[in-house]
Amino acid sequence: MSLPAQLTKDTGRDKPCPYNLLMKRKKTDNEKQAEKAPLSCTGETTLTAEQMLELYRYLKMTRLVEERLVNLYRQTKVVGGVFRSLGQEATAVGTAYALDEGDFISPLIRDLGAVLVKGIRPRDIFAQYMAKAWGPSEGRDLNIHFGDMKKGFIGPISHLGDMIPVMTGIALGARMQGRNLVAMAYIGDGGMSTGAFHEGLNFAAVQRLPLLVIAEYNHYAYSTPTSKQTAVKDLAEKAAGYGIPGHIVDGNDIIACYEVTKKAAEFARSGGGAVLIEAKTYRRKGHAEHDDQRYVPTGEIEEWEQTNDPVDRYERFLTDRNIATREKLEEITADVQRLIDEDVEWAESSPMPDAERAAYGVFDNTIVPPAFRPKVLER
Ligand SMILES: Cc1ncc(C[n+]2csc(CCOP(=O)(O)OP(=O)(O)O)c2C)c(N)n1
Ligand SMILES: [Mg+2]
Repeated sequence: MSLPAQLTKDTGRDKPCPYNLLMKRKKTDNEKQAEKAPLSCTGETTLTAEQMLELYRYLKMTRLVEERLVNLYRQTKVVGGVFRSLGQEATAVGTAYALDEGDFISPLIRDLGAVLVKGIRPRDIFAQYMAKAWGPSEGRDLNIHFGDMKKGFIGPISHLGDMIPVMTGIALGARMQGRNLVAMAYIGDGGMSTGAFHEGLNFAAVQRLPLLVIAEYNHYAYSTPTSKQTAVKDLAEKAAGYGIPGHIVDGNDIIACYEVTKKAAEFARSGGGAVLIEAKTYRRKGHAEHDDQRYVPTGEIEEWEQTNDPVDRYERFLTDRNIATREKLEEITADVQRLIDEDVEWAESSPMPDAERAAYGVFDNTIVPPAFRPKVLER
């Protein structure tokens, strides 16, 4: 099937996107029938059984790490807020799993799953959320605001949209160094309305840079519903404005998220340029733990929870297709739980940072010596 006209017409592209996975189209009678059955995942996959179980491990790890963070938050051990991806974990995990080891990502607060796929251990997440000295930013920043260049994970900054030009720069820098890597940036439906998003994506599109943008349509930005945020129905429509392919994927189907990203990465890596992927999903918790979601219509959260939970869907997929037994999934879950218990204990045993250390590692200390308050007071 070819791309809808509005995404291909008059873009001047000499290399049209060769795939069109899961783009919206009319449903067949069989599909309508299938829709009445409880939701599962797409069977069209190149993943091996072993990879599918690894994917399950990351999906479960994401949910359980966040659940533990909420416990720690209620015990007042967390500094700042806890931002959950409950109900949308499949998007971050499935898309990140599709990349190669040398590729780069920049996650947002709801993309813990992608950070774990990139090889960050839960203990780093716990220590970071508790602002401990052994955490990756040694207490200087919170939640997933840290990076790891070796693991291909660029730490996000708070300013929404600004990671798009940064990731465009990563892709450009890699090209100049002769490295063939893909840069993948996550963005929310709210963050897409910023100027930085436009400038960054436009530049990547013009330069045909291998930038993948995962647009998470999770229905809200703080308390603002997406319909009050943008006039388009689907965020993928915006791709037309940049002359790049746009795709819509079911963000709660982890296999579909993996497959669409895998194909987009191949396209980007082989010179096709930037791709926009919109993942349709739902934020079941508020912006952060403090948010009581009073602005959400009655029954909406329950509906998503009961009929479209990404973990339930994937478990159904794995057991219905005999890829794993219930016991096997419980075994994986118990193993993840053990790791989390061990990692929380480690993070809790970390001291808080020394006040003086806060002045280090902010600027390059070989050029800018760290300033200390006592010294300032001496003057
Ligand atoms: C430029 C900018 N404006 C406002 C904020 C404050 N802010 C932080 S998160 C957020 C909502 C983001 O919504 P969305 O982009 O849909 O992502 P989601 O939280 O749904 O994952 C806002 C307004 C910010 N960080 N940066
Ligand atoms: Mg949102």
